[in-house]
Amino acid sequence: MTRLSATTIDLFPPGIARPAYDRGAIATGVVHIGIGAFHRAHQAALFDAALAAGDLRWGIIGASLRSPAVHDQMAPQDGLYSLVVRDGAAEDVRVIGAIREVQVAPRDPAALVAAMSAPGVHIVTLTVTEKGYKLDPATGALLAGDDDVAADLRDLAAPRTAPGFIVAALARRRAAGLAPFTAISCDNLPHNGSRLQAAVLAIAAQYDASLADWIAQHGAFPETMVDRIVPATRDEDIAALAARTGLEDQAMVKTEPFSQWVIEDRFAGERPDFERFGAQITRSVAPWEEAKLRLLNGAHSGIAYLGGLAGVDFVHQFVGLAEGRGFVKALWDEAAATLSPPPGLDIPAYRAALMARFANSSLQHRTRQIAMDGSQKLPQRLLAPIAARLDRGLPVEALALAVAAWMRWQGGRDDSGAIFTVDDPLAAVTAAKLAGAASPADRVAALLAIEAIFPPRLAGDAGFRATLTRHLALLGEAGSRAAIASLLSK
Ligand code: CS2
Repeated sequence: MTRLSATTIDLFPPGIARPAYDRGAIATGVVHIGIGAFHRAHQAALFDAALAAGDLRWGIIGASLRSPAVHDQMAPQDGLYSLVVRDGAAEDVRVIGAIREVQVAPRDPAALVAAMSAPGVHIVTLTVTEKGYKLDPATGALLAGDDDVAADLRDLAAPRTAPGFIVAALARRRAAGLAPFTAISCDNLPHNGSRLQAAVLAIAAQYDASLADWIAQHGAFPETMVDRIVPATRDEDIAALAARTGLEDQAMVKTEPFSQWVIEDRFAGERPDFERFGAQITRSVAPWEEAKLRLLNGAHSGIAYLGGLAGVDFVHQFVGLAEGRGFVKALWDEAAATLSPPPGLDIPAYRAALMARFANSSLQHRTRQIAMDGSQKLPQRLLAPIAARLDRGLPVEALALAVAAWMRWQGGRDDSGAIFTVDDPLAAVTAAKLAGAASPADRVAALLAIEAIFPPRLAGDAGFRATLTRHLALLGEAGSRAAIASLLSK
């Protein structure tokens, strides 16, 4: 079948929107690191809207830090891809033209540094997932023992990590007399901008204290809250789009109508008119971020482990079960009490909208996808609200059930006995801790001892430990659905 590209795009049926601007006339103003589906469905759509409105500064060079897969999907399509927005039976398709080039950083790291050092580049966005920041999830300290970090601390001629690339490019810009770019983290980390800045400064200081000072003074690392559910594209999605359009698009992404981007008002230089294209610029992102991480992502992680153990494949199926919905509401009741919502965020309305988003059956969002990298996600999603409640003497039954389900998940066996691979950068650590720990109490104690995940405040809390042990025991004896039913019956 014919592939989508600059020369074939006119074969798309007329109902599908496509770039109305002259792609040959756009400049590269953005370099994006970590060009997965989320970037293509979220930030790239905003920059595309800026281009469509006539501000031609915001073309994107995207880079993968690891695999050539996205390059291989996009290069034959001249960077074009379809953004497929699904809402129940309704589907809207728009072709995005903002991405001008895709690089594979390990193949040519110097090319990425050069792209980031170009005078016209004002913004570097990142979606490298939680683990890509190379920070200890519990403390936020740079993982100096990580091989890639160690390499970047020795030599930045060919950087390997996202913060390493930023340091190399900022050093080059400073030497050339250019202003720094604004580095915008778009990952679900608490205080993502400060964390990125800390990693960058730690690496820069290793080379040149005056470089670190210059970055601290002139650079900008705004905090952000990003939100859009973007499930991994599957072969059947590509086939369904091809059946509708007559062209094959290997780089398509599917998503929901909802999209939110809250950015702290802190920029080092030029930026698009973000507000005009739907982003919120604010002085304080933290309350937005906390609400999103604890309500949306916290529920997601609970759904991932409890659903995954029960053999529920998709998020919409989980919230389609009476006990699934009941669990999500119970978790939200606990988490919501720990929030200080910003003006403009109505928590009951937010919760109702979230439930409707989770119930969107056309997204086919897999519990397995969300279960990935739990060690990096638990602290901000579940452990922070747990600590806040324990500090106030409040119960944590539902939140702890989600953590206990994560603990059971580390055993690599679901409620039916089926075996799966735990996909997590700390999988070897959790497996080693669990080896030889037989009883629920021993397993809880073994996992609570992982300092990179559990802060001392939680690891040393006897009541929390007892609650986890009770939940883990019931999960093992009766399974995930029965454990939820027991929680809801109380
Ligand atoms: C999900 C998020 O996979 C996950 O961990 O919880 O990717 C979630 O879909 C997004 O944060 C929604 O904005």
